Amino acid sequence: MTHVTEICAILALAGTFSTAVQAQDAPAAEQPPAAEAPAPDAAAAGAPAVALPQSMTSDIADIDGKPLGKVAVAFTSSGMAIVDLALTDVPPGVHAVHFHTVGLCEPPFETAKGHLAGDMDHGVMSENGPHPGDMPNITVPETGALTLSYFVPGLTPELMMDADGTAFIIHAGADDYQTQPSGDAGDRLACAVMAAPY
Ligand SMILES: [Cu+2]
Ligand SMILES: [Zn+2]
Repeated sequence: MTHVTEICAILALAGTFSTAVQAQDAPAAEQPPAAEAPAPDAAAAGAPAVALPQSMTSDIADIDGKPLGKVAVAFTSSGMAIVDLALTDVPPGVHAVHFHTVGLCEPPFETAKGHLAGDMDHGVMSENGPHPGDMPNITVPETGALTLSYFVPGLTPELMMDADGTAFIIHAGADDYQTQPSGDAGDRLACAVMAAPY
């Protein structure tokens, strides 16, 4: 019994101690800079009233509605976005992939309009390029399956969540990284709505 009592006493002390530590931490953990910072930034950027996401994921489908995998975007504190592709059943070969400026995927996907462009020109080989929606070509093997990640500069949640939304597109051909306005990449094979228009 004595032993049990001792344990209870120790636990009680431990509980008191951690409560005291939390109480002391609370004033030190005040974060006026963090609480104030986002509001002016968001206002200056003309951001939508909705909270901006830290990541977004969408299903990719071809013009017949067949699922071809997933695309995910994560926004990092460095300002670079991480784009993850997990593709299945994509026709083998070299394909351009881009983010397009309208979040509408009605076959043959011309509804997605041009590239998510900001005020830049198309392609890494252009003096005023690339678009925030530009990414390197993918090379799909005979299996049709491909998993890869890109770091993409300039691709922000503000751009992707603007009023007309954003779509992800896989093209039939390769991007030449230079031809305006979209790299001469050919037809649109597949599409994913990253953010719908609002
Ligand atoms: Cu495209
Ligand atoms: Zn482009």
